Amino acid sequence: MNDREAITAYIASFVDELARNNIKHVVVSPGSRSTPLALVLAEHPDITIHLNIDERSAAFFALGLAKALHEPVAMVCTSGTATANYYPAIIEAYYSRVPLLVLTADRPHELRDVGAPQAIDQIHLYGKHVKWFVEMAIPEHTEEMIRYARTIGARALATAAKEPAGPVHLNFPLREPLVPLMETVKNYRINEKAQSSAAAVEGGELILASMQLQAMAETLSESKRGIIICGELRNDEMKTAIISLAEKLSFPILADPLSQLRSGSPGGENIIDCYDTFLRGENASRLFNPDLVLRFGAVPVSKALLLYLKKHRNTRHLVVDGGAGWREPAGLVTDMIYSNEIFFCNSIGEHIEQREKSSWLGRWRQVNDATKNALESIRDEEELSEGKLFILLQDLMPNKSHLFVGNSMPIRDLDTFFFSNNKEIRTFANRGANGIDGVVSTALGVSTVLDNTVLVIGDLSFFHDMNGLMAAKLQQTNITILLINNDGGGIFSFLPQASEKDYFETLFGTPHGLDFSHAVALYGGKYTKVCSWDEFKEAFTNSFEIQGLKVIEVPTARETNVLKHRELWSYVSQEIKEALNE
Ligand code: TPP
Repeated sequence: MNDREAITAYIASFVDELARNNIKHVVVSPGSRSTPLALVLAEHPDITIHLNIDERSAAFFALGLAKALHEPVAMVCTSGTATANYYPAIIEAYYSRVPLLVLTADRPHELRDVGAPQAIDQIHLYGKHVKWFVEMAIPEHTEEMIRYARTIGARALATAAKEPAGPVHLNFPLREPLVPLMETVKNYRINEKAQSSAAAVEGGELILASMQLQAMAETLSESKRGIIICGELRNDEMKTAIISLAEKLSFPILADPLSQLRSGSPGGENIIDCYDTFLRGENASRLFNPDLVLRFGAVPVSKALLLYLKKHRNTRHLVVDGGAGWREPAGLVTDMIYSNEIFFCNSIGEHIEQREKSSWLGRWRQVNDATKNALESIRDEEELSEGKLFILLQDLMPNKSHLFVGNSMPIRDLDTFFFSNNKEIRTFANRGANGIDGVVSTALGVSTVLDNTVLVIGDLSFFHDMNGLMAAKLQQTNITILLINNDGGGIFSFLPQASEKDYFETLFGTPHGLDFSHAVALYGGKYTKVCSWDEFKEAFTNSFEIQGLKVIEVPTARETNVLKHRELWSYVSQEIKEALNE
């Protein structure tokens, strides 16, 4: 049998199966060994190819696409160290439960471990950070092997998407000749979706038996001072179900900035968005002594919340996880509930009587409002500051926009200063492994498929992924990047290391003195450095009228930043005391 025909039939059938299972986007990095995959993917009418040269950025870019679309995205690279460059994004996807299909080309078996060029050990390369690894068979054109290629494609996507979603790795040993017979590729497409090609995979959600639901409903009904905590949630339906349960029970919802509950949500009365500030107060744990905690979604960003929960370690603590994992680092859970979250809320809701608005919720509201008023005082600050930026973003972000925030201080300032609002603003961050790597690329992945995307990022994180800016040029993406430049790692000034004055700047502060305008110019972007809030407002508002990459640098000072945060927190705690007449 002709080798080119075998590789064509096998790869084309595999790719067609991906398309039949709704893979719409593939991020391809250039290389020779991956030629058959790249060419056949590019040829498929239902698949869009995104070229990204640097594999580290490519994988984060794919992660951004998958996060934005809530669907699996594939990536393809050649053999050798290219594959290792995918690793950080795969780790992030694994921990943040984002479905990715990782397709790596490899040397065939006779060229492994014999000094052949660009050959490394790619078997189980990503260890436990993928949900499934398959060393694919060498391409053959037989009925069995075509079915095999299709079945692995369908199964890989079902595995990636099944909760908890995550990455799957398929390694393709490919022999030369690598160029497929392009004129025959379409012969291997099955045009009618109904026609069977490989087994379709049907999966259900986790649900509880009615006895279990009844017991849970009783527990919740008995609680007088319950709180609901929402970390990053998977979808909008979850949001609605959680809000209606909270309304029935008259429980506050402590809404993490990634829960999507702070924007455009109808749960106004129950949403508590300033807890990260007021739970720092010494009287907080006495004022708010819960008798039950009900948690949904990923672990929240707020450390103050975590410490508050630890003070109530004897409280009944329920964690609902439709992905059947163990997202509970505090060691407080008393009931880990493996159930689809929407099913849980709706079914429990049916067993629960609607309550009157409780004084317990009223107290949370009162302190939340007092805190917000006090935090709003930051608006009076004239100098550029990191906190005020997020308060202004609520005013300035367009409706139906997307806000990606970097790790380190941006996600924390988002938590503190980005309050509930009526706009539809979807928030994103890479909180699986909290890396400062790949943030630019992930945000660019989001901005490629979602309009009005804004990235807020620190200077070290921006530096870490400057290569990622290439995607903005290649994909002609529109994005506004707010680069908070405090010349180093601002977060470390908040940590105990800051008192080690002799080494602090060298080891933690790490000032670099870079002029980022050159980096932006390299990729053909528009760079603006602002010196006042008026300039900032003008540059930010105008940026939505300009196509392509826009970087607005907001210079701030690390030392002043930490002082201002602390001054504000102490002012807020005074204001709360006054509001409570204490
Ligand atoms: N390397 C990676 C890949 N991820 C990390 N989280 C770290 C190192 C440790 N780290 C956490 S925050 C931080 C570092 C190095 C500093 C980030 O500085 P910047 O992006 O400028 O944000 P800022 O702290 O100023 O808000």
